This record gives sequence, structure tokens and C-alpha cells, in this order.
Amino acid sequence: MRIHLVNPSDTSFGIGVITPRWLYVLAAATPAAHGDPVVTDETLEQIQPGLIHRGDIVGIGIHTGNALRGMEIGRMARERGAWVVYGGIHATLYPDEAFELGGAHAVVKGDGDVVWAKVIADLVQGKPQAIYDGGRISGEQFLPARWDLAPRNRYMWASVQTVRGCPKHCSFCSVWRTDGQKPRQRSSDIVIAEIVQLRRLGYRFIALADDNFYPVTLTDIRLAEKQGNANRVAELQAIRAERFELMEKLAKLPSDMVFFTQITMEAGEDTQFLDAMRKGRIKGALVGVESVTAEGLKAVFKDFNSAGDDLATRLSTFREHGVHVLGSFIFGLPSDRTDTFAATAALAKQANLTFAQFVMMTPFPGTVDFDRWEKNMADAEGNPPNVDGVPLTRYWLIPASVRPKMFTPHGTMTTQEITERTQGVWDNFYSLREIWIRSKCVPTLRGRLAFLFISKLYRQMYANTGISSDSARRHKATRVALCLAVPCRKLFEGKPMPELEMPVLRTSPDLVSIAAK
Ligand code: B12
Ligand code: SF4
Repeated sequence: MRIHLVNPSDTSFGIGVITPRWLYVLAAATPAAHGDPVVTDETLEQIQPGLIHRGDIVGIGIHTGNALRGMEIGRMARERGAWVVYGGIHATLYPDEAFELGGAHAVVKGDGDVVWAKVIADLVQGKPQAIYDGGRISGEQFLPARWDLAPRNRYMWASVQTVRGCPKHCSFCSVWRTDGQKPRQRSSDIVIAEIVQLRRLGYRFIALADDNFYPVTLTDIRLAEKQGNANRVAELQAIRAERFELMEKLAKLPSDMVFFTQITMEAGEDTQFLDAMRKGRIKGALVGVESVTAEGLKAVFKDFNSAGDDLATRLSTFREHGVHVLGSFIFGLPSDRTDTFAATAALAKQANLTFAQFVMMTPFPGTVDFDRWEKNMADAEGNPPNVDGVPLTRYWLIPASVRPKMFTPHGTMTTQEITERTQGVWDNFYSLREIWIRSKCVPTLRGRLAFLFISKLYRQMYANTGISSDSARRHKATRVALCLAVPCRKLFEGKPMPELEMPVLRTSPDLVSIAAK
């Protein structure tokens, strides 16, 4: 009996940008008595059905975007006589689909780190429960991943999670509802130990795959102080101190390492935090800008973001303190007008963004937007429109070739218009001329060329994740991305450092005072 872990994907590039962390965490959660699991990441290559035998256990992790492919794999595995188990955010939200359409014997909801061993034990006995609730485990229980099982020289970035959960409540995001609003932080020593293991293996570039790397803002602390809530102030300061401690320790790692994370814009008013990020070589961060207008931000419950002139200043502050920004924007919000596209493109330049992504409004399950949309879609009898018999409100089950590109009709623009204008903003931001201007952020000619390659790869890979305006364009983008991926990956390679020691870690006494400021 073998255990398989499969990360589904319709498209395989041979090279992956970021390691799908869950695969290697679940590998770590697999009891040693069962041997090393067979790990298949379909973003690299498709699964070989012949590897799966009667009595094997096949664990499949799905998010909404790859759920349909995941269910195809599950049916195939079940036909071959294997036990089929689903996990991941989509299975957590829609366990019934995995049983009805994906050949599931069991579904794990929530975190898999602790419960996976019990699932395996039950399957070995031939007595699985239908649903296992892995819950929201504490930061100390997060398992370090089995990086020794990741194929060598196939990924550009490894991924390590330092905190899970986010205190905000953006309407388009499911994280605060599924992962919770209470930050669950891992101890900095455990995070550093995992990163040291990765550097020993030759990974220089690490994505800190956090929901929000800045879970406590200065405003949060000020508010708690104003309310005279001493316990809350102490709790927030402890979380903040832990962040500084982690960044101090990152700074002690080899100087060729580069980290990237996801963060809210509020960090732009906390220059002490940005300076610590720079020192810790967290050289870039995805910042959810979402909209350049105050109405747009209100619509997505993100009015803690800045708008107007203040927005460009806030974003530029990151860059001034040595942190590059990948700005993330949403198009298709009810308040968007035809001039929003040009205004967004102009802001992206004015704010000195190094990278940007422009996504189309999509109601993801588990979000406030989805609940609202699902209600609005129903007719008088409560039935939503459908495509070939599949309700639009289960759009992920509609084959990609006939799946609509936008789901929320816009008041003043057609879907085609929004798609084309979105595409125009991508083309403009990633034109050779614009990339070359931005590449000035790296000092050498070689570096600038590398920047150009990576920018083009990013743009092409993104064109494949649903925003492209037609399938011919999507296929072309996949071909170009395939050609760019191999040379790009080489740029990320590091010489393995098998002798690398854990840095001497001594908590600096300054940290307590930093946190208190
Ligand atoms: C890092 C990250 C990224 C990175 C890296 C992705 C990668 N290759 O790993 C980048 C920036 C590239 C990215 C891109 C996108 N992402 Co993203 N991402 C995340 C983030 C913050 C962390 C993922 C992670 O590594 N977690 C750490 C691992 C260990 O946790 P995990 O995956 O949840 O797995 C645990 C459990 O779910 C469970 N489990 C998972 N699988 C299985 C399988 C089995 C068998 C079992 C038993 C258990 C199990 O056990 C695991 C361990 O506890 C999540 C938020 C989140 N909290 O999940 C969003 C998230 C997954 N992303 C999301 C989205 C929407 C996207 C994009 C579509 C964004 C966009 N608009 O373009 C793209 C899609 C990319 C693609 N084609 O796949 C959504 C998905 C929503 C949904 N319903 O599917 C999330 C939930 C965030 C959100 N805003 O709601 N993402
Ligand atoms: S979009 Fe970002 S800030 Fe908003 S709830 Fe999700 S993780 Fe938090």
C-alpha cells in the first residue's frame, strides 16, 4: 500500500514558480511507518495513472480553481481501486462535491497537519469516516514540510508559512472566514530551522506564504491603548515583537537569500517595520491595493486602504524603505467606470510598483461577495442560470472552454469591455518599454535582463489563470511561458550549502522596546 499526494493542474509547465506547500506538509504528516509518499505536482507534470494500485491511498488537495481537475483524478484513482481523500479550501467548503463528483471515500475539512495520520490509520483498517474535521490548529502545531521530497531544480521559489489567519474582513476574500481572524503565528526558531533546511538544499528564494505578514498594525495598538485595554495591548505587542524577532533572525541567514510575502498597505505607515523587512531581506511584498477609488475600497470592505494621492505616497514608502511592491488590483467592481482602467495604470506607475497584477472580480466561495452573488443569481423559483445544466453559481464545475469569464454583471460596462480593458492594462504595464524603465531597480545589465525575463514570464503565466480574453491568446501565453520558464528558473538557483549551520539565535533585548513603541 502506497500513499500518494496529488496537486491537480490542467496545465503542466515542467517548471513551477512556487512550491505548493500543502503537498510537502502532508508528506511530513504521513507516519514514517508507511514510507515516503509519492508526491505529484501537476503544475510540473501530469499524474501517471499506472502508478496507482488497488489499496493505495490518494490524497488530493483542491482550491476552487483546480477542483474540476482534482475530481477527475479522484474518479480515476477510485476506478483503479484506491482510497480517495480530499482536502484543501474547496473541499472544506464543498465536501459533498468530492463525494458526488470526485469519487471520494473521505474529506478532510480545515488543517491537515494533525488529522492526516488518523485518516490513514482508519483507511488501513478499511473503516474511514466520511468527514474529518482538522480544525484550525495552533501555530506550534504547524508541521515543517518534507523538502527532501521536492524534486530538485524544478521550482523557483520555496514556500514557508509563518502566520495563518487575518484580522481583516475583505468581502472578496475567504481567508478570514476559513483560517480565522486570530493570527496563528509559528515560533520564529521553527520557521528559521525550515528555511535553513531549504538553503542547504539550494533554495535561495523563499515565499513567506502568509495570509498577512503584518497581522498587528500601529492603529490596532493605538485603539487598544485608547480603550484602556491593557491585556489586549500586551497581546498585540507580543505578536508584533515576534514579527521583529523573526525578521532579526532572517537577517542572520546567508546574504544571497531573498524573501517575498503578502502584506496589507497599513505597513506603509510603519517605517520601523519596513526597515526590519529590508534588513531581513524580505525584498518584496504583494500588497492588495484592489481599487484606486474610495468607493471601490468601501465596496470590498477595505477602507483601511488609502485612495487618491495618499495611495501613491503610501505605496512609494515601501519602495523608499527597500521593499518592492507587487500591487494587486481588481477590475469589475460596481464603482468602476471606463476611466478607472487608465487611472489604475497611471497609479501603478506613479506609485513606483515593481510588479502588478490586474484580476477580474470573481466571487470565490466562502466570501461575503459569493453569498451575496449566489442570492442575487436566483430567479423567483430560487434557480440560478446554468451552462449545459451546471448552475452558474457552481462555475468551477463548468468546463473551462465554456465557462463565462465574469460572473457579476456590471451596471455600466459589458463583460467583453471589462475583459479587453483589463487586458490592455496588463499589456501596457508589461510592455518591453515599461519593463525596461522599471528594470532600473537592479544595478547590472545582467540583472536588468533577468528582470525583463521574469516580468514577461509573470505576465504570460498569469494570462493563463483565467483573465485572458480568448482561448487562442491563452494557448499562446502557455507556449511562451513554457519557453521562458526554463531559463528563468536558472536565475533562481542557488549552490546547495549542506554545511550551513543554524544561526546563533539570541533574542535581542531591543525587541521588547521596539514592540512597545
Ligand atoms: C501562498 C498563496 C498563494 C501563492 C502561492 C500558491 C502556491 N503555489 O502555493 C500565489 C501568490 C502564487 C497564489 C496565487 C493564487 N491564489 Co493563493 N493563496 C496563498 C495562501 C496565502 C497560502 C497557501 C499556502 O501555501 N498555505 C499553506 C498550506 C500548508 O496550507 P493549505 O494549502 O491550506 O493546506 C492545508 C489544508 O488546507 C489542508 N489540505 C490541503 N490540501 C490537502 C489535501 C489533503 C488530502 C488533506 C488531507 C488536507 C489538505 O492541510 C494543509 C495543511 O494544514 C492561500 C491562503 C490560505 N490560507 O490558504 C491563498 C489562496 C489559496 N489563494 C487563493 C487565490 C484565489 C489565488 C489566486 C486565484 C489569486 C488570483 N486572483 O489570481 C491565484 C491562483 C494561483 C493558481 N493558479 O493556483 C484563494 C483560494 C480561494 C479558493 N476558494 O480557492 C486563497 C484561499 C486566498 C484567498 N484570498 O481566499 N496564492
Ligand atoms: S484580502 Fe488580505 S487583508 Fe483582506 S481578509 Fe484577505 S488576507 Fe486579509
